[in-house]
Amino acid sequence: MAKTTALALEKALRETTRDVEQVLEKILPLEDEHEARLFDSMRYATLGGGKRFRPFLVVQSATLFSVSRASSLRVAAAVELVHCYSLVHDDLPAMDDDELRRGQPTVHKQFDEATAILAGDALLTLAFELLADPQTHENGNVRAELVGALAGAAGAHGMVGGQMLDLAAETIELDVGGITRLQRLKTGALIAFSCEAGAILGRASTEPREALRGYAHDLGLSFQIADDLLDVEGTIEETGKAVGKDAAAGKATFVSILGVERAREQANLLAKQSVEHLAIFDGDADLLREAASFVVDRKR
Ligand code: GRG
Repeated sequence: MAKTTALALEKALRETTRDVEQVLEKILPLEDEHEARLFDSMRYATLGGGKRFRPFLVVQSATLFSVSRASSLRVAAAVELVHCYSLVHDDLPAMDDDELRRGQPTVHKQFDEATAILAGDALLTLAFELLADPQTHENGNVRAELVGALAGAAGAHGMVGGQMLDLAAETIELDVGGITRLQRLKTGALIAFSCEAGAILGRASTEPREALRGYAHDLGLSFQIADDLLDVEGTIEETGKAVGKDAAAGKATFVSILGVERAREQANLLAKQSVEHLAIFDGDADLLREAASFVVDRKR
């Protein structure tokens, strides 16, 4: 892909980060009450870095249907809240037991375990409050569809179900099919919602929705394989989190099953395939096309 497109992607990611953080800054509570510790932990978990890749997908998919930026940024903020909650809970001692996230102490290390659990709970519920607010979209059916779709992506048949499979993967042996299913739920479901959100906001017809679904499916798996590769090849400085954890836990990943080279080939193939789903869109989808290269080349 041309260098200008890669630069345009960097610029768009920076702009999405700036704009979505403005929305998050506004909606995250900041009061000097007895709950101040909870509010501080929610802000710490949400405003401290991250690529904001899911918000970028929401904003770009919404662009395809001429949705207002204000609406798409609110949905983007909701997805990021759910993502941040999942990271806070994933880092807890009962789950991955991590001390570093986005280059900083994890929420339970900075605060304490009970506060981290509550911060995650409050971020999750705030996401739905945000989607249900008429400022997000004037049409109540659209808001209800967004709420239903995000709940589906985040819940037992989505991310939480994937996390359960991930815990099980420490004791049962999964083959490539099993890992694919696990990751499609754990990482893929929220990425899929992010890509579909623009179509929901824009009340798009079936064909573009299916195209975005196909794109998200391949992109999500490619993103996850790249994540597995970073766990093997990345550094703590680049990724801002501990590396080598999957191998230490004896956890099956795409890399442990396929090996580094084949896993990289697979990530590249899926990224290329994801772009093919976008053939029905014009140049407005160029940043989504470029995002496929970003996903496999990223260092964090
Ligand atoms: C606890 C319900 C629950 C779910 C946790 C998302 C998740 C499920 C766990 C995160 C652990 C992990 C390493 C998942 C693999 C891919 C992934 C989601 C990486 C983190 O997302 P990035 O790379 O992170 O977008 P930033 O910090 O850039 O937002």
